[in-house]
Amino acid sequence: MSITHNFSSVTSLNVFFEEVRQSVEKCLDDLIPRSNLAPERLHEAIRWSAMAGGKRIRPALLIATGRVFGAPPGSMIRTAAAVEMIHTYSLIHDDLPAMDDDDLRRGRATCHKQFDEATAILAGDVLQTLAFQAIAGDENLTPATRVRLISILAEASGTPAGMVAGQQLDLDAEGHDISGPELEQIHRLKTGALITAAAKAGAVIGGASDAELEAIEQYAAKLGLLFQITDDLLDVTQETGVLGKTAGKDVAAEKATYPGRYGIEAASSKAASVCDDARADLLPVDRDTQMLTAIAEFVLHRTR
Ligand code: GRG
Repeated sequence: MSITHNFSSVTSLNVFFEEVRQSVEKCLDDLIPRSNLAPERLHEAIRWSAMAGGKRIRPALLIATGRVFGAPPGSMIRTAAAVEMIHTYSLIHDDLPAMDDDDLRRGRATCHKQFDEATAILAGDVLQTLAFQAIAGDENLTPATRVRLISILAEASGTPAGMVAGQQLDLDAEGHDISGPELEQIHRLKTGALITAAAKAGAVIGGASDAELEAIEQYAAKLGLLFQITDDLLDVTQETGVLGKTAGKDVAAEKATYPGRYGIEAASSKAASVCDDARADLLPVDRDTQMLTAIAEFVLHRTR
């Protein structure tokens, strides 16, 4: 299914999310090798994690941002799927015994539990390379745009300014009393970098100006921080069954979190003010940014 209509005719964010979900899952299904192709176990494991649901918020953000700048839907879908593949790889690796050692993800057994550790490591590895391959082979984009998108995604995924760097800092902080700025830096890298890359990629595909790109980056960095604060809050306030992953893990693992450091009330206030800041960052963009504002509100109030 392709997303064909304009935002202006979309009355509900949920309708938009559902459309993104369907088109991204169709694209993932096309890009990931079939499970009856050798090595079958590896392909089954990739599909187990990638096709397990998930909110698909990063693809939605990418497509919503691209729409702000008039990007045609067909030019965004592979990059949106690529971001989701990087995200899924990070979840598979994060759940491994050497990291968070989790049994439940997206409402089902984690990849290493369902298969085995080695297969889960390889499934994550392959999702990462498939992501870059998906963009490299996207004939709806010019070669220059493909290279730019690959570079944005690589920088956001790796180190020193990306997700893997954030993961390392997070692991290093376990059991330590870190400062507020250190906590924010972990969140900005571990969670914010990929979310920012998603929005930036949409803006680049839509041909945003440098000034617009700067504003979108500011907005998305706040959105990423907001996403992690609400994730921290949900970990202590929501049930495992609703989250589809083990609740209460952060406390058990002595993770550095906002509620852990400031308490639930102060963390909730911080989330609301970061959401306001994200909305304000959109003011210099002289386009219809309603959907991006709605996404920030959605992240603030999300329940899973
Ligand atoms: C192992 C390289 C590597 C990185 C790990 C993603 C991550 C970095 C760690 C997972 C733990 C965690 C709480 C990360 C923060 C990002 C986050 C909130 C991930 C969960 O994203 P959702 O809620 O998940 O979008 P779904 O399943 O809905 O896609």
